[in-house]
Amino acid sequence: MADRLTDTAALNAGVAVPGYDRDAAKAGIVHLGTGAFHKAHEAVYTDGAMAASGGDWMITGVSLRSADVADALNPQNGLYTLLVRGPDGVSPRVIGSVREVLVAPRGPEQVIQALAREETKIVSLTITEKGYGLDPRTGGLDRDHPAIAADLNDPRRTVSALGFIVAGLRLRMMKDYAPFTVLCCDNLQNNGRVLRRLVLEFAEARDPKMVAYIRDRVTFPSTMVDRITPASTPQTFADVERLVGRADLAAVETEPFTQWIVEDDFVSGRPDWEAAGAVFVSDVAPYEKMKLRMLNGAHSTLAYAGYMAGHAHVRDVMGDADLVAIIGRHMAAAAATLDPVPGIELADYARDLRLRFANPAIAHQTYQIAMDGTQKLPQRLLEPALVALERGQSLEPFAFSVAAWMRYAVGRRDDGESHALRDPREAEIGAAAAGAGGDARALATALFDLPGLFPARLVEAGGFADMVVAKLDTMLRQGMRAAIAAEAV
Ligand code: CS2
Repeated sequence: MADRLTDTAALNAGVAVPGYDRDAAKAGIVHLGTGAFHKAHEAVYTDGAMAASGGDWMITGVSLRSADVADALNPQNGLYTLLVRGPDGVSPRVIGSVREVLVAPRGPEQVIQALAREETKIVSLTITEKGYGLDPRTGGLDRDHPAIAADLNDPRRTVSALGFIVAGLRLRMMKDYAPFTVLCCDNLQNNGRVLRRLVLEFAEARDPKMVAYIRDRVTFPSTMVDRITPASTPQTFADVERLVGRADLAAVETEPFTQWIVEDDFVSGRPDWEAAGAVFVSDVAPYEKMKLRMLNGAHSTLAYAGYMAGHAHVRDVMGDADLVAIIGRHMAAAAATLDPVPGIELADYARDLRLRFANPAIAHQTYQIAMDGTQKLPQRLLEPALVALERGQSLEPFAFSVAAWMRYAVGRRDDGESHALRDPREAEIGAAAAGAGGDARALATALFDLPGLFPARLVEAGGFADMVVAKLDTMLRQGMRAAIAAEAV
């Protein structure tokens, strides 16, 4: 094995390296959830912003659970390679914006101290949909969420993202420091506003004297984030070692496309992210809806149907003409639920999405996208289905997606291979599926009845439930391939 990437001296020719003095810049951002997506997105914009305009915007990463990222990145002084894989080749770039990664379970106090440092101006998050403690029934705080419940029951030890944010703000308030901006970078609709409500409800329950401070002084801009970033594989590490000339255990790979649309509402300043291509707008909602419904909605659809039909990767799905037709139909149906999006032609957006999905250089697993379905369905598929219902559009595309998720939720493929759902509600889903005994109507009814998941208005109106049952019946009796073929005609 080559020497480890710990500095940028003597790398192979052509490898891009950070264009600023990493040691001179202070950390202005604390990021909760330093995974592959953050490393391929915000950290890259921040690296570009510091190269263009400087500033004290180094990132202190935090892992809320596992130590893997910290153990790979810290011995490399926070440096890692971003491998951009396009249809025409790969290009490596060393990213320098991450200073270090803290592991919350190893030292929760250290995380709170980082949040409370005067120079921390922004706290950003990519903790996935299930990390927030959002109760889909109310849009507010789920006090039974394991990490939230733990923090509310034992204030001496913090485990949840909300708990850390409130604890950090509390120290800042006591020290009379300026607040920080809280920047949600997860695929939730109205992500800033949703997070604001959760933080306020958490503060109310845990530390009511914080409420006015947060309400009056902290901002929560909404953002639309986009970059397809599969989990790193042994191939990622082998390619990076060959191209960079060093071993890099923290390397990530991603596609060429990247997009970040952000509301410009930062209380304590921000990096010059537009120098790196971010777009600042006053209202992110139209872009968020477009991305969640057209990209993520199509992704979830192709992940469930594709995985169950034996396609391991998104690019394999894009080689299946029937599924391509279904994806095209889905994107058109999702687009029809949207109001005009400033500056974007939705048909062009859909065409570009299909090209991105088909990128032959990216091995994005359908099984990776399939995880956490209960956390993803609402904003990706059920919200737009409700709009389609209101607008009198066909519900068939959405019914197919839901049926495919239900078929996936059985946990066994047509070839008899079984899989874990990897969903926080896996136990409830398993009980519902077991009780249904392979009958489509019984299964669909049990899953429709999961508390807080499916809007009653959708299940009760417009024949939606019957459509789902009919499609699920074909999937269960004739197999996913036959159901796909029937749908694509
Ligand atoms: C995917 C997203 O895993 C998933 O659920 O749909 O991670 C998707 O790749 C990103 O949102 C693209 O920006």
